[in-house]
Amino acid sequence: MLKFNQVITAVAVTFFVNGAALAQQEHAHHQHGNAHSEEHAEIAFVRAEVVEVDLEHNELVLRHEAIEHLNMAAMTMAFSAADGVDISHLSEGDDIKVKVERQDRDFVIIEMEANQHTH
Ligand SMILES: [Cu+2]
Repeated sequence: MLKFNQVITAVAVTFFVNGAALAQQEHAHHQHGNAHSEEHAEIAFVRAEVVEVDLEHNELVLRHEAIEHLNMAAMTMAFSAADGVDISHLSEGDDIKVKVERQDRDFVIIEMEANQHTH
């Protein structure tokens, strides 16, 4: 009986792991899917401050506000710039607005605008 239970547990664990892997693949598929999908439509601009500009890697470190569609709290982190997003004119402390999405393990800026300066 003990042996039987162990087999059941092993099967349950296998199902759980496969299920998670499948869910992840499904998710990745959607994000690379067609630009008119509902998921893309939910992407809104978020405000961010430029902390670091890395032109060599085409990356920005941003202090961003909460990003609802990624379920991400406000934080400071690195983003890659997508093709067509020019970060070369940016400098530390710039106030910008970005649309970002997750691409595999990377977070990518797909659109960028200067924020209105009040000074
Ligand atoms: Cu973040």
